[in-house]
Amino acid sequence: MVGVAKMPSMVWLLVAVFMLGAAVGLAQNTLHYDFFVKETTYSKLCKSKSLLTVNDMFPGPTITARKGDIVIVNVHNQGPKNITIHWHGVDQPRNPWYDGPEFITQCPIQPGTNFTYEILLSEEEGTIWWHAHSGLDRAGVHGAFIVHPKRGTEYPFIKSTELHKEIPIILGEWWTSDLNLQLEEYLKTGGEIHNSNAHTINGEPGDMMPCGRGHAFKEDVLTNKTYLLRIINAGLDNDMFFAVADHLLTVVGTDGRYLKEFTVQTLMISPGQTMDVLLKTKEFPTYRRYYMGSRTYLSNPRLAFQNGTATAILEYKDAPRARGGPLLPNLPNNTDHETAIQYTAQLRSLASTAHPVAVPEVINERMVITLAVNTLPCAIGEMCRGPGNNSRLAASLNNASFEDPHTDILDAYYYSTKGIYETDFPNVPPFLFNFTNTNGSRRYWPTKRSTKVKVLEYGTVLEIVFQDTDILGAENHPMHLHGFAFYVVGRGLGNFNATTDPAKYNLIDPPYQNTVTVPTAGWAAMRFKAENPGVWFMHCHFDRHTVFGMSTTFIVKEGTTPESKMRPRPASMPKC
Ligand SMILES: *[C@@H]1O[C@H](CO)[C@@H](O)[C@H](O)[C@H]1NC(C)=O
Ligand SMILES: *[C@@H]1O[C@H](CO)[C@@H](O)[C@H](O)[C@H]1NC(C)=O
Ligand SMILES: *[C@@H]1O[C@H](CO)[C@@H](O)[C@H](O)[C@H]1NC(C)=O
Ligand SMILES: *[C@@H]1O[C@H](CO)[C@@H](O)[C@H](O)[C@H]1NC(C)=O
Ligand SMILES: *[C@@H]1O[C@H](CO)[C@@H](O)[C@H](O)[C@H]1NC(C)=O
Ligand SMILES: *[C@@H]1O[C@H](CO)[C@@H](O)[C@H](O)[C@H]1NC(C)=O
Ligand SMILES: *[C@@H]1O[C@H](CO)[C@@H](O)[C@H](O)[C@H]1NC(C)=O
Ligand SMILES: *[C@@H]1O[C@H](CO)[C@@H](O)[C@H](O)[C@H]1NC(C)=O
Ligand SMILES: *[C@@H]1O[C@H](CO)[C@@H](O)[C@H](O)[C@H]1NC(C)=O
Ligand SMILES: *[C@@H]1O[C@H](CO)[C@@H](O)[C@H](O)[C@H]1NC(C)=O
Ligand SMILES: [Cu+2]
Repeated sequence: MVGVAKMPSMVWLLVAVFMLGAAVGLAQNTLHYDFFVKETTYSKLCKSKSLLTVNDMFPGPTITARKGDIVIVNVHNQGPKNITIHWHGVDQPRNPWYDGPEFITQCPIQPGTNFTYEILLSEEEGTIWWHAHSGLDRAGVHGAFIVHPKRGTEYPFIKSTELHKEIPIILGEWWTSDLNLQLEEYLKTGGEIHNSNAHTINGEPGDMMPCGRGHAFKEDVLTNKTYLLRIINAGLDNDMFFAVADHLLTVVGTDGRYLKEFTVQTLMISPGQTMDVLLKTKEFPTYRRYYMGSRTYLSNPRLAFQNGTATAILEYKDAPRARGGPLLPNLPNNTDHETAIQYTAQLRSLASTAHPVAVPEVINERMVITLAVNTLPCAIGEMCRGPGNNSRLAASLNNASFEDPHTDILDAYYYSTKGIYETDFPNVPPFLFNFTNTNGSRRYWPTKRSTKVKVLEYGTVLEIVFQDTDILGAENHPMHLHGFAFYVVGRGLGNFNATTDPAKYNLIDPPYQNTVTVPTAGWAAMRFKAENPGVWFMHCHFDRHTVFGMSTTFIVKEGTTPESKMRPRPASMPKC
């Protein structure tokens, strides 16, 4: 046995360096969590039902880590159905194996089995989240993922000693019926997946909704303090407005990255996005209680929508003279496009020395991708419930409606299995037309199912312009990319003009996001460098649209250096 005294001096030096590293925050911590996915009974909106959740919590448990940590989550499926979990906003460098989307990077975790995800944090700092990535299970299976600055470093916007508390605010939705039945119905008939029965804040619809009174989420606050709200839109299908009565919101981050701060009364957040917001409490509050509120921002006024307002309560604990309330926030009208568009236009990266940007200027490949809600044909003798009752609802990217394969694309790629996917996802729309003005013409409705992927050489700098269409109605679409964050360099209304619009790009301090809100009847342009080898899903984060097929997958090839290769395939991957 080698005694301590005999330990070679080189090893001691390494130990010393490691301990020094730990002291200044260079050490990488490994954190462990256990997630038990199971059905739990809840009573909301005067009805009780069981819902798939994690650890009996709705929303689920918060993961807290520091920048650069490794988080290990052992997911035990104790529910009745197949599931997977995605770590939304984590780039997972070289590590597609643990990204999570069902049939893209893994086969599902079957009931009675478990799977341990290894989550590698790298650049992320701020608020991200986690959610199920199978069927519509995300409705109950989601939670916050908070990434603090490394030990010894600070937030750019406040000294941590001046920050009184951080409060996760998770915007969700509640269905009084079983959403899986709707999914089954859609798969059978192609009919619409209906709206939720209420919006929720931290799991509760709040005082304005039936049987909500007395159950609202409540946060006790003190006067004259600064709170950090970590707001996540975990809802399935709605852009949301959010405000706090008589308090301003100072936005300092989004999607696990910092922003130049700006102050608003109301923010707009799309499903998949996060917003970090400072809230300064009053020195002398008039009321003891103030409502936080959230309601739908409806980008297509012709759609049916959940028109209720979810509320939660801020209660001042140290203001003896404050009386009454709660006061309701003055939320914008549901169809207030102006507020939504102006809000999103204010998102700009910090672009400081400590938090620089690296906006790609030389582009290797360009794609223009149309977003559309479409129809698929109804076979003779079938009962269909899509438009006209004789079609199925579908959705597409560049007129390709994505169909999940029966075994995962990552394994098919890794083992060179043929017949699982095709590599001809188009770089441009197959037909040019006035995308945002089809005048209701039915000739644009039909699409076709396929499993088309886009293959990229390692290190390709890609620009994607997402172009909304008004086929079956123009609408905002929150487009989310796995494996990367990207710079949103431009947004605009109408049809993208490749000659004139790039001149208006922001290449100085564009926001760095993983989910971009493509404006209704408009476009958004984003850029990223494909330096993460693997298989990465891209989809609209309205879950209805994902189910309808508004998705595709990137395969980023490996480079020649060890740092540009995928990590080895874990032996524990679930089997199909
Ligand atoms: C399942 O969980 C057990 C511990 O509960 C663990 O030892 C095992 O490695 C896990 N299996 C997988 C595939 O993650
Ligand atoms: C509020 O905080 C500021 C700065 O910390 C301090 O100067 C001020 O006196 C405080 N106000 C009250 C009423 O305590
Ligand atoms: C909200 O929608 C419900 C059901 O569609 C309707 O009965 C109600 O009048 C609407 N409320 C408002 C304020 O528009
Ligand atoms: C909101 O809508 C109502 C009814 O349509 C209208 O009277 C009101 O002026 C609108 N408010 C704003 C701020 O646009
Ligand atoms: C489709 O069928 C349903 C149920 O029979 C009916 O309520 C609805 O009006 C029909 N819609 C159209 C567009 O025909
Ligand atoms: C597309 O439609 C819009 C709205 O009607 C119209 O203003 C525009 O000129 C059309 N563009 C083209 C290229 O036809
Ligand atoms: C739009 O459609 C209407 C009828 O559906 C038709 O009368 C009108 O001419 C169309 N307009 C254009 C610009 O195609
Ligand atoms: C989309 O694909 C369908 C099926 O192949 C075809 O009928 C339709 O014309 C295409 N539409 C457009 C706009 O490309
Ligand atoms: C782009 O804008 C230029 C200048 O206004 C115009 O000449 C051109 O026709 C536009 N291109 C398209 C495709 O609309
Ligand atoms: C669950 O996943 C397995 C493996 O992919 C599959 O064979 C099975 O049919 C799935 N079960 C259901 C109910 O989808
Ligand atoms: Cu969409």
